[in-house]
Amino acid sequence: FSGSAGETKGLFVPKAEDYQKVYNEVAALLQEKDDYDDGSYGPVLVRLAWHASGTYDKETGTGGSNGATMRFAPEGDHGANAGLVAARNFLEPVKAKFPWITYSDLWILSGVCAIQEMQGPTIPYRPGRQDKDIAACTPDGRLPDASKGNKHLRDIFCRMGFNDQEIVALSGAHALGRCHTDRSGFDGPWTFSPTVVTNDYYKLLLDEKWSWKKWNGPKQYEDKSTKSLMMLPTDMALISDKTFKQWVGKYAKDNDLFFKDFAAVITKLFELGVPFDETTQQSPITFKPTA
Ligand code: ZEM
Repeated sequence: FSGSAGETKGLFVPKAEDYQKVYNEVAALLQEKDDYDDGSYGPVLVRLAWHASGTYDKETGTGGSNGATMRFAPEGDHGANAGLVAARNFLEPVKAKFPWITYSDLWILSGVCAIQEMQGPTIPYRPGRQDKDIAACTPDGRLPDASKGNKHLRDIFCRMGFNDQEIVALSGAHALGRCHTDRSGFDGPWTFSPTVVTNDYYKLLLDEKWSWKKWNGPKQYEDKSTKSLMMLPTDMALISDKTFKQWVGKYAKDNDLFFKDFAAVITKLFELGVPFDETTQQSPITFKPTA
């Protein structure tokens, strides 16, 4: 046989320390490749993990992070996934170094790593995802459309099994990263610190004055004072809807509450549709941050 180290006849059973090694490798690459975008691949790794998970449909049990079907053309080419090839390519050397990990576990582990390395909360991680083939690709249209409003947000996120509070907590991820005209068509970051996990997204939503950006691109908002930040129509829906807005207010005031709720809801997101072997009572791994 020709297994690489650790893959002897497929009998290698990785332990927590092996997953920590993968974590450390992703963290090292994040440090090393700091000339990307705002200085980090972290945000786009979080987006990859979210788009792998956010296809979940609770009625049919299809989609979700178990499968990594975005590797294949129909799903990889969905408009919502434009640009995520940068994140997938970033992870190829990690997959080559640790061939025993599935793509589906690696993508989620990397999302966890990115959040922790960007000073976010600790996210408990459970491995066990299996890669599926092209037949498991989800239909286009399962991920949210940024041009829409509160009803659309509830439709999409209720299909995954989330409530209003969870929708608002998840949206705090937009403290990270930016929009790219060559990907979604939108432009700009949501916050002044797009490579650090903070509750600034909520603060800015409430504290800034937002008006329509005058440009030829898709409809988006800009802040009146600096015109350097942006909000999507779906972001603004979180303050035009009374129920959503109450949660925006709580998270704007209390970063600890945001960290606690964000960790819980992102763990739920990352585990949607993953058939963990409940009989083994597998306890989640807590990765040690390197930063
Ligand atoms: Zn996003 N997101 N997202 N999001 N997102 C973008 C970027 C990022 C929506 C959306 O349309 C967009 C969640 C929810 C929602 C991240 C994480 C999470 C972009 C810009 C758009 C258009 C893409 C581009 O041009 O590169 C909509 C409508 C959402 C509904 C609420 C949730 C939930 C997330 C994680 C938990 C992140 C980290 C980015 C930044 C990516 C980057 O490359 O910088």
